[in-house]
Amino acid sequence: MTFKLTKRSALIGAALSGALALIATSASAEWRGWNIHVDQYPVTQGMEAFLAEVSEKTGGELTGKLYNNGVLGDQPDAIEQTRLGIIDFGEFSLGPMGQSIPETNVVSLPFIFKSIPQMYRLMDGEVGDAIGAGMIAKGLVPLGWYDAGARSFYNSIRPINTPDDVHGMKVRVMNNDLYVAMIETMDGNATPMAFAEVYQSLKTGVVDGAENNPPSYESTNHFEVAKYYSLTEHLIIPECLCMSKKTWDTLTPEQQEILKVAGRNSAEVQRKLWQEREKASMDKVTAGGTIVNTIADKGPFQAAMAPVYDKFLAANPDLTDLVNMIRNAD
Ligand code: BDP
Repeated sequence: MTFKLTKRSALIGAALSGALALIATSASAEWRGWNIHVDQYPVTQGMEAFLAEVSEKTGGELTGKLYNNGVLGDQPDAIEQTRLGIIDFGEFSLGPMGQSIPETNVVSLPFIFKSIPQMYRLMDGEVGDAIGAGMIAKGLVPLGWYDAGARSFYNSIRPINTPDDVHGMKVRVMNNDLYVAMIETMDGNATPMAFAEVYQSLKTGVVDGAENNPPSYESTNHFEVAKYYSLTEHLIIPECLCMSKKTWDTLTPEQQEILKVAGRNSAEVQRKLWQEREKASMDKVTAGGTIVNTIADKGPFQAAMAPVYDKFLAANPDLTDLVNMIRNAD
C-alpha cells in the first residue's frame, strides 16, 4: 500500500495530517539496496537496470538507492537484515544464504551443475522455483537469478593440478559449512572470512589462497597477491536479486508485477554483461602476471569432494529430490 499526500489531506486537521505525513514518509521512502561489488561490475549494472525500470514504470513512485562495496555490512549480516526488512533489497550469492535457507545450499554442492547454460535453464525452471520457495518462506523474494560463473582456486604458493596440491594450504572460503567440508576433503585448512578481508589476508599470509570467479578475482585485485589461478571450476553458484518480503508485502499486486518483470529483465542484462566481463577479467589478470592453468581432468576433484554430498544429504534428507533433480538433469 502506498500513500501520497494530496492537497486535500494537507487541509485536514493538524494532528491527522501530521500522522499521515509520518506514514507517507515511511511508505514512500527510498529503498536501501545492498551490493557487495564495485561500480561498473555486472551485478551493479544489473541492479541499476532494475531500479531504473521500476522507477520508470511507477512514474518515480518506487525508487531505491544502491549501496555498493558492501558498505551496509558483510554478506551474512546483510542477508539477515534484508530478511528483517532493515535493508529493502540486495543481490546475494546463494553461497552464504545456505546457512539460513537450506534449499539454497543445493547449489553449493561441488560440481552440481554441468555447465553455465544448464544452470540458467534449471534456475529459470522448476529448480529455481523450489529454491525460491525456500527463500520466500524465510523472508526473501527472488526477482532474478544472476550469473556468477564458476569458482576456481587461486593461491600464492603453487598451481593446483590435483586435490593433493591443496594439502596443507590455508584457503579462505565464504561463510558456509559446506565449503569448509569441501576444503577438508582435500586436507586443506579452510578459513571462512568476509569478502572484504581477503585481499589483506592473502597479502600478509593469513591465508595462502581463496576461490572465486574471474571477475571477482580481478575486481578485488586478489590477482596481485595470489598469482596462481587454477581453473578447477568446482562451484557454479548462482546469485539472486531479492527483495525483503517485509518491503514486498507493502506493495500492490500491480507494483509487485512491475518488480517481477524488472527483476527478470535485469537478470538478462546482468548475464550478458557477465559473459563479457569474464573474458575481460581473464585478459586483465593474465596481463598482470597471473599464471593460469586449466585442469584437463576434473575427475579427481569430483571424487575427492564427493563426501560433501553424503554429509549434506544426511543432514537434509528432505532435499534429496531437489539434489537429484539437478544431478540427473541433461
Ligand atoms: C563473489 C560473489 C559475492 C561473494 C564473493 C565472496 O559475487 O557475493 O561475497 O564472491 O567470495 O563472486 O565472498
